Formats: sequence, structure tokens, C-alpha cells
Amino acid sequence: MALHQATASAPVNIACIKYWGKRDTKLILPTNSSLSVTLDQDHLRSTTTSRADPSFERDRLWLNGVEEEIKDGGRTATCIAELKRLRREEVEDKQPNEPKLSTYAVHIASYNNFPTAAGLASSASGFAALVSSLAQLYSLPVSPSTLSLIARQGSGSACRSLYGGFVAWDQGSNPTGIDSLAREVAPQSHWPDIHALICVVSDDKKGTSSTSGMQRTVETSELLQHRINHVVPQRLKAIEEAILKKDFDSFAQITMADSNQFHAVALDTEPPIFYLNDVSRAIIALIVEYNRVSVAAGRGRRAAYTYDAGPNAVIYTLKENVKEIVELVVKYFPQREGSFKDVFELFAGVDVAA
Ligand code: 2P0
Repeated sequence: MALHQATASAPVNIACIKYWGKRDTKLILPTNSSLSVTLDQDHLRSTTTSRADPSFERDRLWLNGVEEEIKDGGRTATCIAELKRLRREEVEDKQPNEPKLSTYAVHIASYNNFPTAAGLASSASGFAALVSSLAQLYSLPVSPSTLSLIARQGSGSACRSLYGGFVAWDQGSNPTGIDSLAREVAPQSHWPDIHALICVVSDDKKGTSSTSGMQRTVETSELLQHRINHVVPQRLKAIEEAILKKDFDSFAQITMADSNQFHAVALDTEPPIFYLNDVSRAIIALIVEYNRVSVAAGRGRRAAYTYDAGPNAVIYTLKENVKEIVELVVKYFPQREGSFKDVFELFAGVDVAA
């Protein structure tokens, strides 16, 4: 009997224009569009194997070898149900000789090859890999954009990991979510010199989760309304232009401004949410000073920090500056407990690739 199995992997992405807030929590429709860079390096990926078999009694999922419950109506169940529906509609109804895989249960095993200590969110690469592996198992004739609609319902930021390079997630306006999907702004090959340095300040998992934190922000922050209506639309246009023109100075200015505003709306939440710590703020000061000297020398900004829902810094820079910035960071933040973990060096100089 044929073995119905497929393996796919998906990379982590780091946003330059941040997603923070949902207008529909079930469909995961955001209150603003966002834009990210996909960090596609071999050791920053989730890899997922899916198998369908008539002998399986129910859908099951293992994450890094540990079984996780698939809750009825939950995010994983929704993604699996959507992919089974596509299998039925796009393959089985059109080609009656194809096996009825949509009627079989699936077993799914997913691994992250980056350590939890890296402090990177795994939901984006995890759901993107899950959706890709089932799409491959079911031989779905659909685009990454269509798959992004499904990955979005697993975790919002996951929709952006279906593409490499520079990726926008357009918020859309349709209440069904049909137009809230990922779009490639430019492939990695357009600007291959961009690198990301990941500075692991802390691998502490405590704190406010993105999912609950962003909803508290939606409910209580006035600043978020200003951000959604008057800041993000212009910023997205400007950063897309900067990417297309390979204008690093503008890219850096916008990326840092948006990280700052995301943390400002977190602070404007009731009760306030703090993601940055003293080391995070000291890294900001270092990059600000680095850029001040660079601008004074007529070279423009050459580094951009950005922070997600935690204290770890991601620094975007061009290849030619990587060595200098790594040396600078290591000089001012020697690795010790409470500062950078060993993992920093491991990830220093991460390539961004398609
Ligand atoms: C982002 N973050 O754009 C922003 C910046 C965190 C800060 O996307 O509830 O884990 O699963 O849709 O995708 C984190 O949010 O939240 C996130 P859910 P998700 O990358």
C-alpha cells in the first residue's frame, strides 16, 4: 500500500513593520498590515513531516518529539480542516481516481532546529511548515499566497514565512479574510547583502504572550488607533520603496521607528506591557551612536535594531558592516550571565535568503 507522507520546512521571519492587534481573533485578521524579512538560514527553520493513513484514528501532532493536544476548533485543527477541504475540492472532486486522503486522519511531527534559547518565536516557522507539508502531502495545486491564508489562521505572523526575502502581509478588508494574505515585495536575490544579527539578551520565556498582549492593546490603547490610521499605511509604502531602491538608510530609519512605536503601544496598554530590558535599551543606544557617527561621516545609517515581544535584539545591516558591528556589540556586551548567551555568536551573521 502506498505511503502518503511529505516533509517541508519553513524559515523564521522578523518584522520591520510590526503586526500588533487583531480585528477578528478567530480568523486572525490584523488591525494593520505588516512587513518582514525572512531569515532563511539552514539552522533557523521548522521542519514538519505529515502522514495520512486509513489506519490512523485521529489527527495527532508532535512538537520536538512531545505530543501536543489538537483542540477542537483550535488553530491547528482549523489549519488541518482547511487543507483537507482544499484536498477535497481541488484534487479529489476533480480527479476521482486520486486517493481520498481528505478522509484519512493525519499524524504530524514538527522540529525546530534552532534552540529555544535563541529566543525566537517558533509559531511563525512552525505553522508555515505545517501548512506546507500538508499541502505537499495533498498535492495541492495552490500558490504560496493561498497557503498564507491558511497559515495566517494558525498564527498571524506565520503567513509571512511562506515567502523568502521581503514579504508584506496585507491586512485586507473583507470580513471573510480572503484578502488578508502574504505578498512578496522582493525576493532575497533583489538585495542579498542584507544580514541579520540576532543578539540573545535573555531566553526567559516569562512575560506577556503576543496573542493576549496584542488584544489588551486593542482594547485599551489610544495610541494604537493613531498608529493604525495615521502611521503604518505611510510607513509601509515608504519601506517598500526603500527596499525596491535598496536604500538602507531609509530602511533602517523606518525599521527602528516602527520597533519604537510597537513598544510604545505596548507601554500604552493597560496594564502596561514591557518587553525591553536594560540590555535591550543599551543596544539601542549603541546602534543610535553607531549611526550618528556614520551619518556625520556622510555614510547614512548603517544598522537598524528591531525588537519583537521580548528583549532580544535583531540588528539588520549590510554584509560589509557585519564584522564591525559584531565586534562592537561583543566589546560593549561581553557574554556573561544576564547579558548575551553563547547563542549570540552562533547566530551572528545570519544570512537572509530566499
Ligand atoms: C510581528 N509579532 O509582526 C509581531 C511583532 C510580535 C511583535 O507577530 O496571535 O505570534 O499567533 O497571531 O503571530 C507575534 O504575534 O500572534 C508577532 P498570533 P503572533 O512579527
